Amino acid sequence: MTSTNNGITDARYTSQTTYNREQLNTDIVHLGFGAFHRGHQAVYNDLTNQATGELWGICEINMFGPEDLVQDLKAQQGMFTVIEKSADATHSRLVRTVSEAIHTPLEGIDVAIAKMAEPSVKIVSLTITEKGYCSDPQSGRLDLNNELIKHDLASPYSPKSAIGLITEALRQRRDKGLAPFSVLSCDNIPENGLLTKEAVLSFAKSVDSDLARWIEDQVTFPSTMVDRIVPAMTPEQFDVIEQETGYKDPCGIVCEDFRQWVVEDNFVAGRPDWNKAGAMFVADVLPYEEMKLRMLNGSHSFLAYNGNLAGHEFIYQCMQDESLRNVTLKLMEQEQAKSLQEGLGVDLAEYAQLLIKRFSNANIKHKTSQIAMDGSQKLPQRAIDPYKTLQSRGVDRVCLPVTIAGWMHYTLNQAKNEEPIFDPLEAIYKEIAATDVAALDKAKALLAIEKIFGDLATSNPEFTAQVLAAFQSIESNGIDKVIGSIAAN
Ligand code: NAI
Ligand code: CS2
Repeated sequence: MTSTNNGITDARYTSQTTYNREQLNTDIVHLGFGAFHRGHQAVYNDLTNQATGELWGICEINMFGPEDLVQDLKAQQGMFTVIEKSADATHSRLVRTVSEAIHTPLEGIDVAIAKMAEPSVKIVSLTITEKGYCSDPQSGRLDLNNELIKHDLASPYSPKSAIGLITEALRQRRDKGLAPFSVLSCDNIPENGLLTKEAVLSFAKSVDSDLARWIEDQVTFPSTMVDRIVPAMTPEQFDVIEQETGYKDPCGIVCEDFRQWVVEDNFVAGRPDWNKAGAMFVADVLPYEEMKLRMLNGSHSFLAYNGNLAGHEFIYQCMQDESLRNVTLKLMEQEQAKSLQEGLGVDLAEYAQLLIKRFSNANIKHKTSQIAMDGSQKLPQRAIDPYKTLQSRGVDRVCLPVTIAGWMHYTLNQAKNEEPIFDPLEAIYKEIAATDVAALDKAKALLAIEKIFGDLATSNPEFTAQVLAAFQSIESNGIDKVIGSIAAN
């Protein structure tokens, strides 16, 4: 990359790697150069390059979002700032592992396909948000009615979805006689590797059944558990970067100091030794994924909706509200933890305390409204699945129904106030909210959305009754009283 911006090289960092960037090639293509990837995989990769001396370069590809970000990244020769903040300490890093970057709306999808079909590429990783997989959140199957997928099925050589792009790149590799790459999902989805595999295979089967067979035989889709709280950037957070480094890096991010990465060790063309930077390679990620998705993300969604209803802008403010903090801990210990597989070897009470501590970090300005986005994509794995497991185990559920009821109130309020909901099902929610019926009937209509709840509205009267009772209770008593009464019991 050519340099036109020296700000990044003049900035001051607590630490930065020193390997020779001129030797970086593109070994990894990453789809989704968002906040999270910058604070997570890019950091692991940069530290691993330093530790091992084996350099793995990353080509960043964005298929959506602002073009300035990728332009700015190129101007900085692929380098960017990561500020890590605990409650009382700050560490600034310069991340140096990016070899190139592509913004497909500007440069065209062919440039991305060609890059992914280069012989040096061994891994295609993804942080494209839950909805980027174009799959039904309830069944996990590729949604053939998704607008991007419909487009790609009609024009598979010029795809618009990540699933279509991966499939087309693999087709070109096969046709050129090249080795396959591994596809590494780093999104918050249970069995994210399996879900990605099913989506790619299902798409490939519809366009070229020989290709689908080749992918099934040749390509691996390792699952991962990813963890680091990396909020969306705000003007105030860019000021933080400037205060720390002297340079307001437009590609920089501010995140917590904690990070964790558990990766299924199943790569077809090799992989960096990310364990040298603290990652764990395991044979089966599922128990870790479930633990994190239910205890951390499940609590996040509980707080996103109910904390927001209680007037809290940020997660750390929810933790300063004693009742909300106590109920969050109850949700973790008495419900989510009891829904997990046994024998994980993790002390879940300690894990819960660590999560409360992380959520309380007032240096991390994580908006409840950010976590509230894409509820349709998150509720199944964070609240509905654990509810069903607890029900089958005969364990009481109090906080999980409130999570779902809180989502209903939040969603209906946003629609009533003509505020955006940021969810692929936004149009459906708005239609429901606009109907001239009682609030409880709107809640029932939300529960009947099969993409989120499957057939629970008709098949599981206990679930329906509990969620609707929680909805009514918030409606009649207000969120503070509902939370206060759970905390007191
Ligand atoms: P972000 O909004 O900063 O970035 C989202 C990225 O996804 C952008 O690069 C965008 O171009 C891409 N994208 C969006 N829709 C897409 C689509 N349909 N197809 C292809 N690409 C698409 O969000 P952020 O913070 O980077 O989070 C992304 C995902 O990473 C989350 O949804 C979650 O699954 C995972 N994650 C995020 C964490 C966080 O604290 N931010 C922590 C752990 C996981
Ligand atoms: C959050 C996650 O936005 C959300 O839905 O729950 O992004 C959360 O911050 C991360 O998973 C933490 O690792």
